[in-house]
Order: sequence, then C-alpha cells, then structure tokens
Amino acid sequence: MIPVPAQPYPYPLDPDHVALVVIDMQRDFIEKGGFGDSLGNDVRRLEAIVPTTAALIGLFRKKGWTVVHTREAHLPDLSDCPPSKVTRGNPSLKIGEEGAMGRLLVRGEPGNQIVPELAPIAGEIVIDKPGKGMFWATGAHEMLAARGITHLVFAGVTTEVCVQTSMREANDRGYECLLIEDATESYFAEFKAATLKMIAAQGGIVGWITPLAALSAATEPAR
Ligand code: TIU
Repeated sequence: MIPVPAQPYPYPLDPDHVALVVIDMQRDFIEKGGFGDSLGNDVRRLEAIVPTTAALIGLFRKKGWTVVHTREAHLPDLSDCPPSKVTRGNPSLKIGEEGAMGRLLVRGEPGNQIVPELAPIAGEIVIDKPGKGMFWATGAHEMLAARGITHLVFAGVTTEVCVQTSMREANDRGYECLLIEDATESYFAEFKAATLKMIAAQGGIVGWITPLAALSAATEPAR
C-alpha cells in the first residue's frame, strides 16, 4: 500500500489493484454548442482542468496502471434515454437534436468524443454510460472485477453530477475511492467546493480527496 496524503486521512493506494476513472471529459460538456451549453451553463470553467487531467492520465500510463474513460452517450435511436431526461430543463437543444457538433449526447457524434488532449489510447477502457453514474446499465463493475480492481481514483466533469454519482455508486460497491480535486470541475464553483467537503466528511463517508501533486509525490518519490 502507498499512503497518499489526503483528506480526511491518508488514502491507502493499492498499486496492484488501482484504476483511474476519467469521467465524461467530452466536447459535449467542455465546448460551446454541446449538451452542457444547451442547459444554459458557462462551459469555459471546465477546460481549465484539461492540463491537470492530462498529467494525471500520464502518471497512470507511466505506472502501467489501468485507465478507464467514460462518456455520457446514448444510442442513436435514444432507446436507452428516458423521456424524462430528454425534456428535463427545457433545453434550447434536446438530447438527440442536431447541434454545432452533431447530435447532442449521441454515441459516435463529434461532440460526444473525449477532448483530443485526453483521448484514450489502445488498451484503455472506454465506457459509454446512459446515466450520470458509471455503473448504471454499463457492466462496469464486472469489467473492473475481472481485472481485480479494488481502488478507484476519480477525475473529470462535472464534480457534483457525474463524478459524484459515479463515486457514490463505486463506494456502495466496495471500491476505495479517491477524487483528485484539481482534476475535476463544475459549472458552479460552490457546488464543487461543497461536493469535495461532503465526500470527505464523516471520516470519508464517500471517499478521499487530494490534489494531483500529493498523489504524484507519493507515487513518484524524489530520489
Ligand atoms: N449537467 C451537468 O453538470 N453534468 C452532466 O449532465 N453530466 C456530467 O456531469 N457528465
């Protein structure tokens, strides 16, 4: 076990059974004209974490540790998208409608792809998920169990929606979860701050939080 300085106390990282999960770093959330923009959000806040997230992915690749990417993505016929999700928020453009980057939140469309700086490479796992959480209707638990993964390090967007939902789902399934606080972002600064606090509160009721520098220093000690 590698003790990683974190809140609420050091995170016991198991280097033989750890995976990084990068949640939904897609053009649909990060660029203008995508799904996040259609809901009325200022999407500019999110692109700021791309370099930190790239460095985090680079650390896992260097170590040879498992990297998982998720995408919030629906089948072209929207058979995996409940009507409640299509109409929620009365958006300017609905899921499945044609936007500046193709059909909103639909698999295979340009806007549904992960931003080029963080693109998956051969051998990495890519999970298309119809919900906010990574475990609902995806087979993710079986996929991770087959690889013996017990520890999940989280990054991505948005902190209080898909990241928090996925982390709570993972926590209930018994994974030891660590969120990298400068590799996650929300459209709302106050929601990110509150989410970080509630994850680590009550002795780490959902998991641990720490900045990338702490994880890097613990796993790549200076010689
Ligand atoms: N709207 C919002 O904050 N997030 C989402 O809809 N999906 C994700 O968080 N990926």
